[in-house]
Amino acid sequence: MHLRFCLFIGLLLMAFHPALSTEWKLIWSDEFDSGQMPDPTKWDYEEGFVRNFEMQYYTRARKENARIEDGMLVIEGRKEDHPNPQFKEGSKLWNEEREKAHYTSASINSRQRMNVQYGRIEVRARLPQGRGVWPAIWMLGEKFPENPWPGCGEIDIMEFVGHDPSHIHGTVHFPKDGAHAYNGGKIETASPCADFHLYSIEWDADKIAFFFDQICYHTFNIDEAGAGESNPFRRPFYLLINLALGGSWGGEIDDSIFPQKYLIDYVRVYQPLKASPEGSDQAK
Ligand SMILES: [Ca+2]
Repeated sequence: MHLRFCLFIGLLLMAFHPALSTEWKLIWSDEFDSGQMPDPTKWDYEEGFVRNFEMQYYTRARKENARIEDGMLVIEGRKEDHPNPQFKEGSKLWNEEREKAHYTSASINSRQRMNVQYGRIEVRARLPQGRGVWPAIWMLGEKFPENPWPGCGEIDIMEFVGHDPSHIHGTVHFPKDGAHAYNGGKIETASPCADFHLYSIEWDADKIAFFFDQICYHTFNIDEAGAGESNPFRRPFYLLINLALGGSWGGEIDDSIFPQKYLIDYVRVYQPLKASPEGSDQAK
């Protein structure tokens, strides 16, 4: 009787928590527990004004914006002036028209260091808060920028904007019929800025499932982005972690909130214990 009850509970758990039905093998991680700066064998940086009309200047290997502290990666958004080497007198382009940036932050990525196709990617983090912050954990197809967006595909494991502090968003972007298409979901949460939470996806050849802690709040059917192997979500991706300020979704910035710290406890990448997909080039 007891065994049958356990089996029943087990089947229920498998039905409602697909995460528990797969055995995972850790293939790459960063616990951020040594050194003072992000490990250059694992992480590269974006620099300058990069995208989305955002107001921060991303700095490279500058401890004020990215450092290891107490077992955490700290990405710090700061209100301070920084010269803009992209400045061109008379330019009307958003990334060239300013001689100085008025905010600094950091965006690290695993490009040409860790690419993964399929698996479970999880990040434990505490988010910054206040109007204007836009922290993210996301992925781009490994051939970006040679294969431009959205053709390369984008998987947003976590996005949060300070002006909507009770939601966490998970989204994919891809090309469809020659245009940009996206598919996403969100979950209502309490205090993602006060506590650490686990942000993750589980990704295979059929679907990408988005989790907040262990709750699956959205699933994307990969065939929606095209049948067969030319689908961007059937190719390797690399990881990015950044704190944007303002811009097209971050919106207006409240200058009284700074400095703001985005704390990342760890990044762990798993693949199923059996069957590593061909073409995957992780854990180099
Ligand atoms: Ca840690």
